[in-house]
Amino acid sequence: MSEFITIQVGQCGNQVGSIFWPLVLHEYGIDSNAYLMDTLRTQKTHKQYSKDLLEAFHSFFYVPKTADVHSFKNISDLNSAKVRARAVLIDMEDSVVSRFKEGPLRKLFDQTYTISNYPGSGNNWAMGYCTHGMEYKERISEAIRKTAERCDQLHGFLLMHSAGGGTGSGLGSFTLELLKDCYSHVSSSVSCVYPNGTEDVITAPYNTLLTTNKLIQNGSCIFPAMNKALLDICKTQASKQENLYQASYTNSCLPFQDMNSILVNMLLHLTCGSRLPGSLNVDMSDLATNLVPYPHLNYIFSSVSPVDLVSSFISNSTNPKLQDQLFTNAWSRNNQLLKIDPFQPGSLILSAVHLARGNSSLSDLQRNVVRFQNKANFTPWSKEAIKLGLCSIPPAGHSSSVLCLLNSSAITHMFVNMIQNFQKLYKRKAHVHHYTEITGFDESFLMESKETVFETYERYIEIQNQKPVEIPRLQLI
Ligand SMILES: Nc1nc2c(ncn2[C@@H]2O[C@H](COP(=O)(O)OP(=O)(O)OP(=O)(O)O)[C@@H](O)[C@H]2O)c(=O)[nH]1
Ligand SMILES: [Mg+2]
Repeated sequence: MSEFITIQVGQCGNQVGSIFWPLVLHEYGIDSNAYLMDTLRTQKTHKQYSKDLLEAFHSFFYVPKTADVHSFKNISDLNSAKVRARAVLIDMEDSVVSRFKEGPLRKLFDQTYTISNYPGSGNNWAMGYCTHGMEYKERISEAIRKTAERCDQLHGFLLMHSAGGGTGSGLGSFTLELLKDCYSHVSSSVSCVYPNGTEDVITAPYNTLLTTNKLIQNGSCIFPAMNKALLDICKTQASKQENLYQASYTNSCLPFQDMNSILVNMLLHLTCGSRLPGSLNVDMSDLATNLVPYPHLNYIFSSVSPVDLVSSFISNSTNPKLQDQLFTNAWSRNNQLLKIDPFQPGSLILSAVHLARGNSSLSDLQRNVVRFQNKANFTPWSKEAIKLGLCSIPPAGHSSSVLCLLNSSAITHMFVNMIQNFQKLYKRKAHVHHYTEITGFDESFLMESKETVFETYERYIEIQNQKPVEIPRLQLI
């Protein structure tokens, strides 16, 4: 049984978490959140699978040995059995994490593993990494250690945070470094939300660059999502469904709840191979081995089809044409969590994973791998080696879905933009004093971060420019 520890850092990380946990429970047939259940109102739950599913309950939850998972039907059953989410919640302001102290799920979260403060890190990576990192090192290590001690087979950490603010970016980077130091044998996957470009945080270019440096250096696999991409997906879905929420998409306030549910849909799919039964299992810990061909080339494109919880796509069919459409949609630029096309001209696919859930069969996967091989450009080594997974339990509300994970050299566009945004601010040294006045922060961190991101960019370009080696045929004399 694979077990995971989820670590939510900062406002964004915890808000994503507040969607993640009700949906995880929903997958196990246990409903808890009125907003989500309203969103899923037209959808069937998984009651019919709940017996198989509950076997996998341990992946995300600690269940005392005396409890019987098969008896879990609702939140009160979990509370009476003293079930706890394998989660550590961190934020340097307490308004978001305190929501986990209220509501129906409150007893799932052990308060000793919730670390908060006031008033936050002021959108300053240095404050999160240096000040709060030093101050909270012991408490964070302790919370992770105690959560890890409750695991029989700890397979991985799943970190959720944003790159644009101060706590998620700085303290999130710090926590990832802690994990690398103390649990080097355990994989660390990171779901990191990148800002839009039209920023709500002026110092985001610094925070983003400093965070990316640490994620490249210390993460096993990084699954970046851009808020612009999440927002565009929400808008498209809303326009298809004449959704009531559409009105709120037109004002300047981002609909985080809907955007986060797109992200969580991807995370549930990402972890399904580790949690749920299937004929071709892809464990989270297999992902880095398959997706990261060289050290530090660990930024992965992700896309899911159907893209959200209330998609109008009819996936309740084993019809090969509808199955193929699922794959086509998963490769579409519109379903990507980054505003970058991983197949754009000139780019190469270094590695690919396709994970199907539900009704898809092995032949659906094999047929679509051939289509994928004809569609994309690959490195000389990656075309034949495409990792496949089949999980028999579909996501809530659909009977099939596909997750496509790609390591594509098109990620260089993200790195170039990041460096350009940084240069715009840094050439006038705007806002730099907020960082340099923090004890432990040195201005050279900014230059080091730029170098790491640039080196990663160069490494991809080098791979892109490699010519296939022609090996002459042996000639018999
Ligand atoms: N998708 C998404 N993005 C968010 C959410 N909350 C904040 N953001 C984005 O995250 C960035 C700001 O980071 P936050 O997570 O709010 O900051 P923090 O980690 O709490 O750090 P400080 O508040 O500076 O201490 C901005 O780009 C926001 O647009 C959320 O719930 N979902
Ligand atoms: Mg905050």
